[in-house]
Amino acid sequence: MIKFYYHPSPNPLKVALFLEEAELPYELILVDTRKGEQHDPAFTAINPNAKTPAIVDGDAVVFDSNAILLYLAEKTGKFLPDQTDALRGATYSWLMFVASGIGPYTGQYVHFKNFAPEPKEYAINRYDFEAWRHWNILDAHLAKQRYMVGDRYTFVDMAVWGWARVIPFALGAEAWSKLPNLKRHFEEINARPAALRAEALKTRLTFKTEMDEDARRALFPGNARLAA
Ligand SMILES: N[C@@H](CCC(=O)N[C@@H](CS)C(=O)NCC(=O)O)C(=O)O
Repeated sequence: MIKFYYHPSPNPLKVALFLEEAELPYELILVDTRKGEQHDPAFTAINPNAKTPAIVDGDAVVFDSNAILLYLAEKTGKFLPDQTDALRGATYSWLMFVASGIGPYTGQYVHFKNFAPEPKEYAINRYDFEAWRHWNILDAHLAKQRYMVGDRYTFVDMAVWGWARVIPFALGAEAWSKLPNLKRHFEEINARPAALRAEALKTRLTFKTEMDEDARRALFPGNARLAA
């Protein structure tokens, strides 16, 4: 059975959605990142990057959410686009766009807005601009087609959903009104039974919610250099 190393946050949720959509049996293993469990040697042996999600599937160890989606889609043959050159090209392009643009810029924007010490005007301006630039590109793409790749729901749509869930928190309460095509895409996926099951996973577990000093030390280890 697949071991799924999980925390209720955007990148693990993409994988939860795939596992639920494909009805793959899996063991849910909480990595409580606010308690620093991502740094435990037993976990970094699985993901040297010390972040969730990761999976262990027999002798396959896979980390990084978008790599896991690609692995699971290829392994099961489910939620893949048709295997034409044109659609494979689009799949890799949009998957990497989400992996290298949507996730990192949105994540850094959230970080600088909510957690970074002053002065932070320069960083906030940069990440606000870049996060919105990336989401606007997705919105324009989804104005032209219902799904990210081809004409059906694929694992690339799941990659987008993981971060789209947190748009009001990340970009502000009014953000959805500026991203109407993405909103339509999000609402369609979010209403799927598998998405509801993926969201509900957190109710099965108890995890730390306080962002106290210990949590900051675990999540932002580089800050120790500022205090030194
Ligand atoms: N590129 C990685 C990023 C993973 C990531 O940032 N995971 C977050 C949760 S969304 C995490 O585990 N954070 C804990 C930490 O940074 O210590 C992926 O897509 O899986």
